[in-house]
Amino acid sequence: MKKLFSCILVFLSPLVLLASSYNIQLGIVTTPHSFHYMAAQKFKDIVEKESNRDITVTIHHSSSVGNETSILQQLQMNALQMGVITAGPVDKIVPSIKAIEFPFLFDSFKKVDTILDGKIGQSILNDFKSSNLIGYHFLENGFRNITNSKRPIHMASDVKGLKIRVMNSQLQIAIWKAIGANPTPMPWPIYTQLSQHVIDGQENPLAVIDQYKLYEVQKYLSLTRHVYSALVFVGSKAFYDSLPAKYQKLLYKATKEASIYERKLNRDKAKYFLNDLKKNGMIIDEHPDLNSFKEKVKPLKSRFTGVAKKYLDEILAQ
Ligand code: EAX
Repeated sequence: MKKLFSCILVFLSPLVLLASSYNIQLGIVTTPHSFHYMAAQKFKDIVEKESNRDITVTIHHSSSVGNETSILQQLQMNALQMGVITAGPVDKIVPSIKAIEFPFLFDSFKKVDTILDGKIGQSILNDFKSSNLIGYHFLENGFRNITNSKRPIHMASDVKGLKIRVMNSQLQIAIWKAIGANPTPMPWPIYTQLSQHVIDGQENPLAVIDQYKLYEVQKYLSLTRHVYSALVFVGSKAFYDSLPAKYQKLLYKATKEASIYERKLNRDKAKYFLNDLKKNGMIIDEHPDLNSFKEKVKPLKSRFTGVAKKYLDEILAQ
């Protein structure tokens, strides 16, 4: 009997080793070519290596588990455990994040990193906890630029009446209304809607415009850099609370390292994306009249209230 028991134990132990104690289901809306995915993959590599696969990570890409608003809701219910989410759609659940989405707020990556990795950024990430979420770390989508299929956009008045797809975000809708567009909130991806002219244009960082081949369906690009678009490693608070302290620390360490890695990747390739868009025939206005856009969006500041206003005032004072 004893012999039989020890045989079963020998047989079972490798299987037990293979079985991880924790599995993280991670959701993103973009494809494996995207920086969102590269950041998720880096996070997965670090967590699985440093936990000896006691934690495993499954990445669900290309909106396979829903759009960013749905991923956030699933994180709140611990139906998913992690996501790499664009800051825009987060503002419905964590309103204070609007402070870093204000138009023309940042004019350099140095300023971005100082704010997002400093006291204000940390405070915004802490605000996720009151919505059953953990805001682990900011990473980078990039400065957003407008594209459209109708006409060149040099100044704000050129946007008048264009149907511009925006993220599912109250602030982004307000920005494009103020500029004079007809903003249409729509979850990502949007290639088909652009190709069918359901919408005239959209706005995204150069990396996204290029990685999704939007040059095939958008003729004009203006380098407005009108909003700095952060991404966030967001997690389920219930899942985080269920982890031993060593693994809680590991998730923060892995999201920080993956974020720093992704920001560098994104910034190192910026020139490549602009050249590729030119090569693929986009008509690019590299020096649009930014003051005409700034004039239109300046009044939006008076609509900020509460903590978002507090953080925005602090950023503007720096
Ligand atoms: O890259 O929905 C959006 O426009 C976001 O930028 C998303 O990250 C897609």
